[in-house]
Amino acid sequence: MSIERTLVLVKPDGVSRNLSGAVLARIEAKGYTLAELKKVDATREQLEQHYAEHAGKPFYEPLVEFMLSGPVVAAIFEGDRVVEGFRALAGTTDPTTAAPGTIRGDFGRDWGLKVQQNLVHGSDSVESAEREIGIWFA
Ligand code: DAT
Ligand code: MG
Repeated sequence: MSIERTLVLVKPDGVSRNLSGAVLARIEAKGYTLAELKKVDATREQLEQHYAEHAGKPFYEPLVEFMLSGPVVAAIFEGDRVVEGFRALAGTTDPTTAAPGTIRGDFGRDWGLKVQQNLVHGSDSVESAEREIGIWFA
C-alpha cells in the first residue's frame, strides 16, 4: 500500500457546465477519499506557479487566460496510488481523442482549437501533487 494525495482541479469549463459534481462523483465512486474541497477564483500568480513547467510554450498564455476565465473547483483526494489512478480516470490531454469512459473522453471535446478545455487537472506525480497542494491549499 502506498497512500498518496493528489490535487484535482475542475477547470472553468467543467464548473460552468455544472459538471463539478459529476466529476467528483466519479472519483469517489472509484474509491478515493475526498480530503479537501473548495471553489476558488484562481489568481494569475497561482496559475504561474501551478503551470511553471509550461512557461514559454505556445499554449501557456491561452491556458492561463482560460484558467482565469471563471472559478475552478480544487480538491485533494487521497488513496492508494491515487495519483496515477486519477490520471487514468481523467484520460489523455486532448479531450477529442481521450478514451470514452474517461472524464475527458465522456464530457469533453475540442470546441475549436482549445485543447485546454479538458475539464480537469490532475497531478502527474507524488512530488507534483505535494507542490500543487501547497499552491491551492496554502
Ligand atoms: P495534462 O493536463 O494532461 O497533464 P499537460 O500538463 O501537458 O497536460 O498540459 C497542461 C494543460 O495545458 C493541458 O491540460 C491542456 C493544455 N495543453 C497541453 N498541451 C496543449 C496544446 N498542445 N495545445 C493547447 N493546450 C494544451
Ligand atoms: Mg500536466
